[in-house]
Amino acid sequence: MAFVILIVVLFVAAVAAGAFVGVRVRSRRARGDLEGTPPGEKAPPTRPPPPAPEPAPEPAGEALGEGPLPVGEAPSLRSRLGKARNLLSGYVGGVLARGTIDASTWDDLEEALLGVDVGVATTDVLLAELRGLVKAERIKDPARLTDVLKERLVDEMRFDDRSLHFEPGVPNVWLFVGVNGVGKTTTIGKIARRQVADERRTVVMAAGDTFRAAAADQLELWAQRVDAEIVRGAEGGDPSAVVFDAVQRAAARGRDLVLADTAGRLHTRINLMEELKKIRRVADRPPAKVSETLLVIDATTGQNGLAQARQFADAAGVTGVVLTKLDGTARGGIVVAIQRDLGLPVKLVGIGEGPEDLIPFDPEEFVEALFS
Ligand SMILES: Nc1nc2c(ncn2[C@@H]2O[C@H](COP(=O)(O)OP(=O)(O)O)[C@@H](O)[C@H]2O)c(=O)[nH]1
Ligand SMILES: [Mg+2]
Repeated sequence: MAFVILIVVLFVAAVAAGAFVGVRVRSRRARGDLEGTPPGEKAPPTRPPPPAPEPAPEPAGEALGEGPLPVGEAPSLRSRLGKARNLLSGYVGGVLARGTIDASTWDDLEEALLGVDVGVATTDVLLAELRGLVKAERIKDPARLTDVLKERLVDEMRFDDRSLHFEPGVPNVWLFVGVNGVGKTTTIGKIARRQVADERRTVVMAAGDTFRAAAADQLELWAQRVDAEIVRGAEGGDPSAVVFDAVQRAAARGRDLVLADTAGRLHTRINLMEELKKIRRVADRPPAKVSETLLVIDATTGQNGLAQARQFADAAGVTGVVLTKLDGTARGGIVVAIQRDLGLPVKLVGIGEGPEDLIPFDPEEFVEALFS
């Protein structure tokens, strides 16, 4: 009997204890206290936090950003020539690995040079010379051969003067010509920035691309950013008149430099080359002086761009080339063909869309960057 009573008492105690624990758990849940969370602390949220708000879309001309541009370091050419270097290093690696100079060596070098768009004519000449040299000097070492190739490539690009000419005392005009989309307006912005920040020159931009209003807007954005003045005309207006007005303003206000943008196409049936000659004539009248006419060429167009470039070079009295978009192409070797075929120095190269991404061209640095 006592045993039965003991069982009943234990059972009742167990039920009571279970009920008590259940109440505690429920009350903790109600307060948000869960297993492992000390009382008094907030439980972690059971649902993921709401997603962060979408970033605002990039404004037009995002390469420029907002506000005045800080003047920074230019990037290295080598860091931007990745595509051309990769292509070349594959072949050159093969040549070096073979240890001797044989028929495959010449095939590899030919494919490498054509691959980076040095061009058929230049490649043929260079390789014929190298074959002669290998024979005459009994060169056996592929490393010596690639060194000679590098030297010869640099030789093909020799120009004594790659400076941007400036004559103190009068407003200098630098004219930018080239087909649509090659990077004229961007190049003007980048150059203006350096001229204002480094050379301390005062700059007036002339929005001579009157084909679309957006072209002048794009230039105006650069003018604001780099602290330059701008003269613009009506959409579809006479580009010579815009350049004339800019030159007049520069003369009246004692500004150093007019950077004149032009269109790569025209509304009217007037021949583009005739229009460029007219702009040049107008800009070259005293007191102003056209001290540079820079032909802008897009490296990604490779050998095709060369034919167009020849037309401009003949018509516009070009004094130098700006080769843009070297960063986006394996066809960097076009820089050899341009200087050899057009007989014009490449003065600057564009290696990106940002304000710092325009650097003076140096053939040694270029060849080193390609082969290393
Ligand atoms: N990657 C790269 N893009 C460039 C370079 N130069 C210009 N661009 C881009 O090429 C496009 C056309 O440039 P723009 O200056 O408007 O050409 P324009 O029609 O000759 O005035 C723009 O998107 C530029 O940002 C360069 O050196 N590298
Ligand atoms: Mg433009």
